[in-house]
Amino acid sequence: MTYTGKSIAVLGAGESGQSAARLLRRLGAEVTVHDGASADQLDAVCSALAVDGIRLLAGPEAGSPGETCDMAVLSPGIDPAVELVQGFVRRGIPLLGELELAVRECCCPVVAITGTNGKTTTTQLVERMFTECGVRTVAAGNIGPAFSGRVGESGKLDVMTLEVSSFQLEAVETFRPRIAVWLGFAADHLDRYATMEEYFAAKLRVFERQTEEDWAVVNLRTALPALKARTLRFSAYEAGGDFELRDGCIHFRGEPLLRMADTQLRGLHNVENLMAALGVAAAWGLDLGAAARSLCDYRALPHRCEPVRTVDGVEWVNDSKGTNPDSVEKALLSETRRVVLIAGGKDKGFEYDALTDLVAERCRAAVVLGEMAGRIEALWGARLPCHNAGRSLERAVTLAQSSALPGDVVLFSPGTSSFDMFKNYADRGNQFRALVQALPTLHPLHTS
Ligand code: UMA
Repeated sequence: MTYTGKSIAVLGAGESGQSAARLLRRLGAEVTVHDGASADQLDAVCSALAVDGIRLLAGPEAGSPGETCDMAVLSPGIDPAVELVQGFVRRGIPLLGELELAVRECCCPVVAITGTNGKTTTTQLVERMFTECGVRTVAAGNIGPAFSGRVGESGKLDVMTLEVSSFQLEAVETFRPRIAVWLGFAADHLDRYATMEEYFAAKLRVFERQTEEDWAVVNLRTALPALKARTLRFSAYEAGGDFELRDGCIHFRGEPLLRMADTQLRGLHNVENLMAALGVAAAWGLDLGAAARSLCDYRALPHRCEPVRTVDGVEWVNDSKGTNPDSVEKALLSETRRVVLIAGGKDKGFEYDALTDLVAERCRAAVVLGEMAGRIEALWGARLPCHNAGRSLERAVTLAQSSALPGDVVLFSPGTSSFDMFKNYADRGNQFRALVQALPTLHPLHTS
């Protein structure tokens, strides 16, 4: 498609919108960015875009498409149902998702990694594995930077490693990844989707245009419809896939490939992330031994079951990135010690019932926090000691310290998003880490 001389609106002035606007400008379009936030909030963005000849309409002004608007590009975090988007829909202006815009400019094949949890870790594993095996790639998409921001480099790459979210997949048309990775599926984003089926359907679009020439690397435990692509299956929990876990070692079709003890990652969820990366290696035709070796030194990012400190013989672990109940389950299953769990945050409509038995079995106590605190307390309170910290993370930390015994672990795995009390999960995790670092030692003999 040619954009020269076209008048294009970009909806959203975040990372995706700014990258899409700059890409379109380079391709010769007249670009206006529309964003519902106030002009004051967007002052710095407005100045930066102006340098590239891009106009920004903020606040109430953002809702109206210009008279000559030919097309609009949608940022993934903007729900298509909101008025900002509907103003364009009513005028009959064609809408393109940011991912779709970028994929149409991409000159190399794409590996697309999706799933409710584990996307960022797996994307980093794949990027590292390709690079160390001499395959030229960069990681982009939901991991940041946006695909639009890196697609200009695609002519010099062998493959683009993309983390893709359901929001991005909602608006694809021609997207056909050479390899699509499906890490797993669990409840999430119920503030955007009316039902789990709707969320599942959006994610499934990653396979929509694949053919028998492509590959799908999929979690054995998700019941997927028939796929056209050649398929490799993995599971850390069940036998029967191409990748299996036996005696702490990842096996590929019966042959030992990677011992977990030789990696820096722990937990069955990370076994599956490694299997998925190795599935990409097998699909691409890499030497599997070299691929496995390249993954050994990878360390998990902050806020993902991150050990913070041991105080009085109690280890404190920051899993602030645990933003849905499935991630709490995986963090608990990775623990062999008794747990004091700190959970709760924004009420996104999650039900925690399915976690109750596991929490009661593994936890000495729970400390509940934020908008969901009362609801979780009502559910878990009858099964184990449950302390309500209201809207104070500091109080949650104090309550957890007084509940834990030497040898326990305090696991901060909220199981929902952070926006009721924090800027984002990273802000929440950073505040938790700072509070733990500042904790007084109550029994100095136990501290390490
Ligand atoms: N906005 C409106 N109206 C609205 C909603 C938002 O004007 O109704 C404006 C906001 O004022 C803001 C802009 O839209 O200025 C934000 O756009 P966005 O929410 O699409 O966010 P970006 O900064 O463009 O970041 C997006 C992804 N965010 C989401 O999908 C929510 C980033 O993933 C991604 O890294 C980035 O594009 C580059 O690809 C983040 C994320 O939380 C990490 N993703 C979700 C997740 O992982 O669970 C899907």
